[in-house]
Amino acid sequence: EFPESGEKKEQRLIVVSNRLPVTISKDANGEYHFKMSSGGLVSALSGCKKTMSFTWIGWPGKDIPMADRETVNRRLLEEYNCYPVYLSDEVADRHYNGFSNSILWPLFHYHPGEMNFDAAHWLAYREANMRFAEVVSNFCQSGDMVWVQDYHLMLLPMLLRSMISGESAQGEMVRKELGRVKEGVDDEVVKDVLGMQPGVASAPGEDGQDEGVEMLDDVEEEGEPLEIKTKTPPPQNRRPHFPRGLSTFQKQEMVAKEKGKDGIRIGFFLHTPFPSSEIYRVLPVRREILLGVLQCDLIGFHTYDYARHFLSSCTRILGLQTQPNGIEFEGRYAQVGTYPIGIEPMQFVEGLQQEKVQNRLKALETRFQGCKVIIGVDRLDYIKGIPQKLHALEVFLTQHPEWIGKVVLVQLAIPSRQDVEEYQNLRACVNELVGRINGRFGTVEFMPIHFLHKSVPFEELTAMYALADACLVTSTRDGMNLVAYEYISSQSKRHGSMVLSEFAGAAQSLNGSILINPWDVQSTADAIHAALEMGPEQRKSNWEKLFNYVSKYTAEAWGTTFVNELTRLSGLPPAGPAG
Ligand code: GDG
Repeated sequence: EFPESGEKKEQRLIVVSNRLPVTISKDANGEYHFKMSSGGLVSALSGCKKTMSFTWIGWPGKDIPMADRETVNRRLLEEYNCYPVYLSDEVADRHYNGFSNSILWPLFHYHPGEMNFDAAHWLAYREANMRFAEVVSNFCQSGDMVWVQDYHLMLLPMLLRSMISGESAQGEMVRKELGRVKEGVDDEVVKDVLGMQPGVASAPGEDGQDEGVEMLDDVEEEGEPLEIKTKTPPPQNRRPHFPRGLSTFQKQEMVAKEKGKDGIRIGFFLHTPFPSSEIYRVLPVRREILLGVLQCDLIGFHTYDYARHFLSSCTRILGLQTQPNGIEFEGRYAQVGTYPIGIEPMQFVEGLQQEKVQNRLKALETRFQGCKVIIGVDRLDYIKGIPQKLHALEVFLTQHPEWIGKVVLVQLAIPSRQDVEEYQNLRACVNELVGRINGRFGTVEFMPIHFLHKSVPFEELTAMYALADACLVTSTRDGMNLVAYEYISSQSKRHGSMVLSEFAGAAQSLNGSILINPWDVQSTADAIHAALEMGPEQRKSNWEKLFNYVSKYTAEAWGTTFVNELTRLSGLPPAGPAG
């Protein structure tokens, strides 16, 4: 039984992301507690809530015992308008830490060396995406809009489309995947992850899965011998008889209409970069991931470059012809566009007025009197270029000893993905660097780096942003980077300098920043120097440009622009050369 989404307007919006924005914990008395969590996506979508109401579907972060689910589900829906997708701990771990964060994340950020491809992670990724598709397809009604977020759910558009229409558009992927299972993935792993016997595909409708997930019909239809035996023979003639000449899209809509699920629009937004096809093609399941999102009506990226890379990957890997604004696939037109995300700057402007924040700011100003402050706020992630930042600071202090004792770097490094080995290695490396630099330039009274490996409350973050004379973002790749936006929004008085990596999506929009190549340690050290020595007039004029942009391209503008575009689309190819 799925309740109404709480949406009063005619059209309902369902946002789907890997994690629900709520953290659930259970105390010693067995009582459940819920807490809103922080992060890029949470920040951006909270901005959209001002104008749109939506139900948010996602993984709640842990498996909840069956007996408690009813209570937990009810509270999530009533108090947060959220609906959970439960995953077993093993599937969740392989999907999140495994495929998403050890394969897609490094590859999309140009770190193929850190990519640990493992077929069992891929199976779990598909399994998790299927669980999501089941929940979302049950939830959906005719005319709904489903907005899928980010790289954890790139198969969801395809699986969802096939479930709501009963028409399978993924024969190729499944054929290949079953082939892969047969090719010798560890039998026990197959059994564990997919809950099926190795080499035996489960039959449609078995184990509660929607029949649309099963692609055996397609495999046969395309005339390839089916070597994998099903436990039970597939039901005959499940599909209606279609008039000749219909496109896959039209067939899908016909079946969906019978199910009361037609006209459902699916959008996808990628929060990370989409890499050049030369990097993307390293991915062993490169075809499947592209096919996964091509069943969308709208596919969005932060920058024009990411959109272009996606389209050229479709051409090079799938051999598809693309248009500058999209791609026709199986009779449906997937529009591809650029939707740069933003923040709600007023949260910071107003947050700064709070008495608690003002008091904290005064205390920090007293503490750092006579000393300039540089702020860094990053998840402790290898894409954020924290070692590069520390190296540049070291070079700067070496070349400008007059600044020793007169400038500090306050680096917040928010703990992140600590179960993944690369993140543990990074932590050790950063700890070592901080220790070395502090040991070298520090005195009993003074330490050049204040390193905090923890997350801090919003009030503390705002006070630190306001305190800092400069903000240093040195990401080696970053989809956008909202920290830069937040710093700018907190600088109406000081007009601090923004030093920003040209490899962050934000560099395309934040005109008025000092752009750096973080791999070029000397230039980054020079930029630190320039930022600290910049005169007040230049800082003011830079800040005005920056704040103007940040105020215009907000999270709310991002969300409404994307959703309005999705509302407008029919899924049909445009008239003219494309159609
Ligand atoms: C991904 C992409 C893209 C962080 N620590 C604390 C805290 N935060 C908040 C910040 C900011 C957010 O987390 C971080 O956002 P970023 O955009 O900088 O980075 P990712 O988390 O990597 O986000 C990124 C983003 O998605 C959106 O599309 O821009 O490129 O990688 O809002 O304020 N908030 C609080 N305490 C902390 O300790 N309160």
